[in-house]
Amino acid sequence: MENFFSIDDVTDLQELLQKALKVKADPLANSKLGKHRTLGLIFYNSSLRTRISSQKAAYNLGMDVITLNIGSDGWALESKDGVVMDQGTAEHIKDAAAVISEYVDVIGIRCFAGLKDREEDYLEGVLQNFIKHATVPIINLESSTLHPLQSLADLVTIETNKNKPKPKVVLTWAPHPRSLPQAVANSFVEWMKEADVELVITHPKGYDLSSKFSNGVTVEYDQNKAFEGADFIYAKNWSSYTSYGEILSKDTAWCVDESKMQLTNNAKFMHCLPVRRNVIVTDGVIDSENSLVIEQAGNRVVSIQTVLQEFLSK
Ligand code: SN0
Repeated sequence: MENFFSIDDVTDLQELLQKALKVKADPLANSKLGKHRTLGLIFYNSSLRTRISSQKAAYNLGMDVITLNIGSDGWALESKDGVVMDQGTAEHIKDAAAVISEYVDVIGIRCFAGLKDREEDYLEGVLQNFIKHATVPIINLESSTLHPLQSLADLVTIETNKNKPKPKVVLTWAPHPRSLPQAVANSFVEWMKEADVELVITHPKGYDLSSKFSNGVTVEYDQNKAFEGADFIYAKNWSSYTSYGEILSKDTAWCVDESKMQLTNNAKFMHCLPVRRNVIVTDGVIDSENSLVIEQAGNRVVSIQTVLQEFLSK
């Protein structure tokens, strides 16, 4: 693995999953692997789980961590090639990526979608520029269109909680007051397509994900129907891909509540967090025995530690 930008960087998903399960079982098994090596974390946006789980995973491997919050304490970075930099950006990613590579051994970057220009977001300029100009591996900590560390944690969570070989996994859109990226949903779909699950996506009309991700996946516009027989309900809001970045619906009927969970096969509930309680999901569901959200967040240490190990043992 050269970088961890998307599932395309994973040569054997089953093998990676087995490695992740080993990390989960014994997180300190490789506590010296990262000695004298440093993980650099670059944040353009807020983070709770990603920041802390990345740091924890690095410590489990004996690494040091340096964090830079570009949004608040770094120079504004330019991501377009060949521009005359006489406006707001002070430094080009070309230079920043090469310089940061002098200081750290692996770089993790979070940079959310702007949700204004679809083409620009889906070109992934920031992450791709870092990949191009850094001389150390790059880890995607949620880019404009993808959140692969979340998906790997989700895969581990499903693997360790399923009670049949091929569970039915339903990704359901749910309402949200703000316009959110498609990243978590895109990645989840991309990873579940490669996993041993029956995947169904349900959302209101107008919320279809890019066909790059949803191709070959069953989309059911009737949420109740989609929930029938489900073993896992994965809730997430995303803004429209087709009417890019727009909120087309705030229909509270899509909130995951106890009566909808009754339609399932006693399904487990998942969400990547942060979650708007009683908008996306009712307290009754997220606080129930069937909720996996805390364990799922715990598995974020497992997912980044598995990826870091790949780079450190190269
Ligand atoms: C981000 C998203 O991509 O949807 C990060 C999820 C891991 N979520 C949010 O920005 C939610 C913010 C809010 O106001 O609820």
